[in-house]
Amino acid sequence: MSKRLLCISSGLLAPKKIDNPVARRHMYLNYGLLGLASILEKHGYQPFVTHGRFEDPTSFVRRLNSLGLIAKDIPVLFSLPSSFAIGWARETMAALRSLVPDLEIIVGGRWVVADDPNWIRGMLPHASTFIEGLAEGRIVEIVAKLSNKHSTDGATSDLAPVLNYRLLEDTHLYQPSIEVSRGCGKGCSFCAEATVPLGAMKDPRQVADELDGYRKLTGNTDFHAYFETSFFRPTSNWISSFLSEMQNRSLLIPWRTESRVDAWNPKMVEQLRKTGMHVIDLGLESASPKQLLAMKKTPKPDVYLKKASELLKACYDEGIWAKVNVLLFPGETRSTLLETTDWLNENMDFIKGLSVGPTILYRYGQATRSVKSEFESLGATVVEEEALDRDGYAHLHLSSEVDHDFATRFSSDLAREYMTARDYYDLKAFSYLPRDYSWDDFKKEICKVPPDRLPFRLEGIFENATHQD
Ligand code: B12
Repeated sequence: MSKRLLCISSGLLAPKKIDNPVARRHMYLNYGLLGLASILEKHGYQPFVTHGRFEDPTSFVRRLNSLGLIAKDIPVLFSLPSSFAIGWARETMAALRSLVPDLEIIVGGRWVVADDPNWIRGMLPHASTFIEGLAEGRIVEIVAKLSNKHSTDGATSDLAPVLNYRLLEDTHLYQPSIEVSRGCGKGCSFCAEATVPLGAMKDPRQVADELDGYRKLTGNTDFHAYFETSFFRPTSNWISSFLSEMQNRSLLIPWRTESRVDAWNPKMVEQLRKTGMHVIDLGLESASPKQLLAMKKTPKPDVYLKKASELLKACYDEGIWAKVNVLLFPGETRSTLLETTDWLNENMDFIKGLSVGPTILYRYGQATRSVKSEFESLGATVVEEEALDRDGYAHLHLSSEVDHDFATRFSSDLAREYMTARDYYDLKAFSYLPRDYSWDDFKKEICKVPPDRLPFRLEGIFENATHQD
């Protein structure tokens, strides 16, 4: 068997939230899959990592075929980053199989494969094998088995491997990710990592080395990094040692990460800014004490919200952009929504952007039933019972007062109220839009979209042109 491997990160048939041309430009790097490919490359394989993004499955397969990448002796590692990716995966696998009937297609993606092999096999009948959970420690073994070669040298314990960006198709269009920790364990009811303990942070020297490695690969420092983690919680020592590691390499790279609103001492913000921190994604989720308690985000909503305001202000004072995530949760009422909007109004000067959405019930193997019961006990009902098995997720009526349609409309209205087109572009271009996609390109695309299909305000940007909706 040749050593070539085709690694596909499943695309989406349509964007998860509002569909518009900008939403279809997102380039979400599947760093979990790139990590597996990087390990395999060290073991002598030649992986090619590609993302389906929003490409039509048939033309995607045709394109890969014309590159000579679809062949019996090139196994496919197929990654499902979310349940929304299943439809695209199904169509793509069918097209792959019609070209090479005995193609080996190995599927992973722990949030979707979960612990329910029969269900996922039914969803993706053209796949050969499904792998549950994390895979760094097993991937060489898994691939070696395809050629009946027994490999023990693959039992690496590399948890967050150094990513090899040379293996990535269109690598110049992505911003790099560096995984700095895994897990969270803070127990929030809506999160798949509620009980997965927060692991140790990657050594600051290693993080600086990886940034330096990326600079050497691209030959410049004109990039932004995303420090991937569910809960960025460095100690003061970590930050100062990261700063000196960066200074030793004469590196200053703007970076972004994700954390809780109540986890940092605002004094840390100044120190973090010196290391290059430029954007922070903060999971506020709600400013309603009732909802914060219901989602088990915090046992002390008043302390939580006070800390949130202090952190937002500290970020603003340091010139750091805060993007705040809001989650409409089961049991939501008009008055809990009002509590959140009132709080946002008080703090809006310090917020760069807002991402808002209603809770979705994901099918997550054996755990699904208890999450569903918990949501129902709070007053939610599933919109379409069959959707859970059919699609892998289901929408919710959050309460008798806030049904699914209202929650969806409220979410996009709220984002639009708090975010200008420029804020949206700045935040998205920092991490997710193609690196060569300019503000002018963005304006050209959005001027053709009806304003109610945009999650931001158009205010002030079309002064010299007419909006063509
Ligand atoms: C970081 C993150 C992102 C990042 C990066 C995503 C990525 N996969 O790399 C970004 C911002 C891009 C993102 C986007 C989205 N995300 Co997200 N994201 C997360 C988060 C916080 C961590 C993901 C993670 O653990 N990555 C670390 C890597 C190492 O793990 P991994 O990707 O799972 O990969 C490992 C295994 O799964 C396995 N594996 C993966 N692929 C393969 C393939 C093979 C062949 C094998 C053998 C193994 C294997 O091996 C890998 C290494 O161990 C999670 C979880 C959370 N805490 O809430 C949500 C989460 C995964 N995201 C979620 C969702 C819904 C989304 C979006 C749809 C959101 C949106 N607004 O559009 C998009 C999906 C885009 C898509 N194409 O489908 C949901 C998924 C729920 C579900 N069942 O669908 C989660 C669980 C959050 C939640 N709501 O609970 N996300």
